Parts: sequence; structure tokens; C-alpha cells
Amino acid sequence: SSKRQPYRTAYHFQPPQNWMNDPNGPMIYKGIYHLFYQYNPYEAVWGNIVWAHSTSTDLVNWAAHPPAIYPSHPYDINGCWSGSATILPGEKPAILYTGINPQNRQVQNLAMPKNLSDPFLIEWVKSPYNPILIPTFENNIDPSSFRDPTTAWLGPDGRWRMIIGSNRNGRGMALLYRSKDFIHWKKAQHPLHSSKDTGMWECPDFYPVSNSSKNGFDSSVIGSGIRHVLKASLGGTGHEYYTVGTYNPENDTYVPDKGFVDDSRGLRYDYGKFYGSKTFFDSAKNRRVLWGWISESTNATIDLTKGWSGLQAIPRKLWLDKSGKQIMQWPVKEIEKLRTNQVNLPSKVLIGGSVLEVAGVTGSQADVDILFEISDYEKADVLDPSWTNPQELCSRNGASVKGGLGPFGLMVLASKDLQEYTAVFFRIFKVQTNYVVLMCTDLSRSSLHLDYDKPTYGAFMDLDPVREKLSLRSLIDHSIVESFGGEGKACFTARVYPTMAIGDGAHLFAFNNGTENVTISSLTAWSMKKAQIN
Ligand code: DQQ
Repeated sequence: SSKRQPYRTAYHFQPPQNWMNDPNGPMIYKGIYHLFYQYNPYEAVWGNIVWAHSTSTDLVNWAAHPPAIYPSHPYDINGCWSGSATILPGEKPAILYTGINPQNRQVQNLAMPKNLSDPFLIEWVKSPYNPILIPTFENNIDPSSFRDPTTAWLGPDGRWRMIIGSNRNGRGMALLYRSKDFIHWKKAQHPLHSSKDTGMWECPDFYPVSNSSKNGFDSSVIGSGIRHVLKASLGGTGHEYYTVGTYNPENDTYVPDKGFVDDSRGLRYDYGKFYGSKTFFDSAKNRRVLWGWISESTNATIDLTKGWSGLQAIPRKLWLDKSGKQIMQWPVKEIEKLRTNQVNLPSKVLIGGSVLEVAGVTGSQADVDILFEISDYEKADVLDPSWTNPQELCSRNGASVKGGLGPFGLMVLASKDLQEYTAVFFRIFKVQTNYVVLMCTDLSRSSLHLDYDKPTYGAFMDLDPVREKLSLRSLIDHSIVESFGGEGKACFTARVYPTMAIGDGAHLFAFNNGTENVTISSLTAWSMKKAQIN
């Protein structure tokens, strides 16, 4: 079946069949991780949405359960859309989700576990107060732009807060609500934040991060040493953007350090394919963990034929960078237990124009980590001040375009003769007396198939290559490549559909297509075992 289904993955979360989109209500309860997700039980295209449910003890292996929340009442009869879990005092999980009613209006609903002593939380009971929030004319809420409630947090006045994504005349926003009892919610006068011309804010997320450690916090934690992150998924762009800022719980204001930017200058969790994401606080490991949906890059006909659509990214630990300017991400440590057959390369100079095969690993199912060193920056090309769009810069200068310093990096899911490959690489540019690192993921040669998107992704990294480590890690899994540059400073997820680089035909190469040599100071690669998933 792997011949007929070469794009199924070995260690990424996916249901056995049909359509999956956003991760919903992730949490840990009594030592068990829960993941719910938007799911169509009938076919491999979006529709008939329920909350499918799986649990795990390690975030790697997953057991499937029956859908936890599905249409049953008028207030959710046309779909149970995205939402979040909050652990209420006394270890009581609660789910807030968006229901689609018979008029196709978006309303908010509450569900609680039927039996708190069942750590798998198989059965959920919908509140008799549902719908707990409806869009009203007086409130000036568009009933088609009122969805995706967040995890709630407790304010110093003992009231709960949560935000809901919305849109008013193109101004995307996070509506703020407060409640004393988690059932009756009142809209605050002002949204927590908004930004004109950004359109509907889907799947907003809002949470505290530490300004001095990699630890995460419960959403209700406030105090000194804490900053906040606000994220929104923008349907129009298909991308997610976030800001880092200051939250004042006394008056519920959030002031981002930099304004919300929804173009190539904006901060994104991932500069490739990643959407509808959501974080949760993992109280067992004191970390904040990010889940995100990775869609297909093709059309519905192909998805229906192969019978499934959509993956979840490997859960990532997330924290604030030392600079305070951006989020860092790294695949959860647990995934490393799938590593096997370690291959180490001794320190090696990658001569300009050379390609080096990393032999001995399963090219279709691998984890690879490289550290690069540059000894001479003189050959770096000068960055033209008009090159402000990194994605464009990467598109114009794919892996085959020679530069001074770079492109150098990896060619993954590559056929032996390099007819097919996905390139993940860096280019270093000179800006006056400083250097700038551009990171790219180039899919243009990833498949001989014509029916799939093969974009090029790019981002400038806030990394000084003279002082900081220039590392690259890629998780390769048949049709997905998740890459982490600079120890998690820039992340790129790519969906690729090779025709030759499948099974034993998939190879892994390091390459340097610049004129100047670069040194690989270390390269470690592993084959990855298959996880037990659903
Ligand atoms: N997906 C859900 C919505 C959400 C969107 C519907 C984001 O609740 O806004 O499946 O991908």
C-alpha cells in the first residue's frame, strides 16, 4: 500500500482516511495528551465537520477515539467548528467551540466531559445553556465572521476572559469576552486587538511567554517577566501572523511591540504551509506546545482519489527568543525516540558547487541536523535595498542560482540523479558592515507531477551569522518536510509529492551552490521509525 499511497506519512499525525483541518482543544489531562481536530467523517474534502479525537501519552503515538463533538442540536447542526479547551479549577476541562446553526450563523457553545474519572474523556456533554453566545445586530457582529474561541484565562478580578475571531468591514479583530461562571459571557467594549484590511481573524491564540526562560505558562499566569503573544490566521493570505506585546490584565489592553503586519515583513510561525494553529500549556513538562494544520497542495479530485487530505505538523515547543523580538520553535523532544541508525559526518568543507550524499539513512523518513560554519564572509553578495520581499528573492534565486555565499543547505526527497529534489538552504548577504541570512525552501523541482503547487518559500532570519550558530534541521516524512533554521528562528513546512524520490528512491544530499566554500562542522542524520498513529 505504500506503493499506492506514497504520500502517507510515518510519524506525522493523520487519520486513517478522509479530510482533516485545524487542530482543536489540545490539552493534557491526568497525564494524557488530547488532540481534537476538524474532521469530515465521510470524505476527503471539507464538510460535515465534527471534532474527531485522539489521545497519546507521548505526543508521538496516538490512539483514535470516536468523535467527541458532532452536530446534534440546532445550534451546531451545520457543523462543529474550531475551538479550544480550558482546564477550570478543580481539574475540570471545558471546551468552547463554534457551532453553525440552521441559518448558517456562527454561535459559540460549551461542552464538558461526561465523566471526569475517564482520563480519555471519551464522552462530552453539551451545556443546556447553548448557544452561550450569538452574533447580534446590536453588537454589530457579522454572523458569518464570529468564530474560533480561544482558551480562556482568569483575570485578577476573578472573571474569565476569552477572545473570538471576527471581522468588521475588513478590519480583522479579536473580540474580548468576560464571564464569572464560564456560561454567561459579556462582550468587552473594545476588542483585545484589531488591524484594518486584514480580514477575518481565524483561530486567534493569546498566551503568556517568559522573557527569560524557555518554560511555558498556563494562560492565566500574569506578572513581571511575562510577555504575551497574539496570533491570527488570515484566510485571505493563507498565512498566520503574530505579534509579541504587553498585556495589562487590569484594563485588558494588549499593546504589540510592533504593529500587526500581514505581509512579507510580518512575523510568522512558519513561512511555508501551516494554518489554523493552536498552542496549549503542557503542565507535565512546563512548556507551551504548538499544533498546526498542514493542508495538501493539490485539487479535490486528487484528494478524493487518494482518500485523505491534511496532516498535523509535529508538535513544537515554543518560547520567546532571547532578543524578545520573536518566537522560537523546536519539535518536541519526544519525537527523537523515533530516531534510529544514526549517521555522523566528520567536519567537512563543502566546496563551492559541490553536492554530498548523506548515505545510510532512509531518505523518505529521516531527521537531519547540520551546523554550518563560514570562514570568509568577503564573498557575500551585497543585498540590494530594493530586495525587501524574501519570498520573491528566494523564487528568483532558487537552489540552482549560484551566489557568493550560498545557496548551501540540503536537498531532501531527492531522486538519485537529482531530477527531483526539495531544496532547503541559506544565502548570506552583506548589508553595509553586517550580514543578513535568507532562508529558502524551494519546491520548484520537488515533483515531476504537474498537478501540484510547487512554490518557493522565503524569510529573512534575525540572525547574525558571525556570532550565532547557523544550523538547519529537517524532519522528512514522505510528503512533508519541516525545516528549522537557526535553532528554531525560522520554520518552513513544505508539502511535496515526488514521483521518483519515493521509498528506496528517496535520497538525502547536502549541497553548496555558492562560489565560496562553507564548512559543515557537524552533520547528524537518523532514519525515523514509524509511529503508531490512530
Ligand atoms: N476552519 C474552521 C473554522 C476556522 C477555519 C472550520 C480555519 O472554525 O475559522 O473548519 O481553518
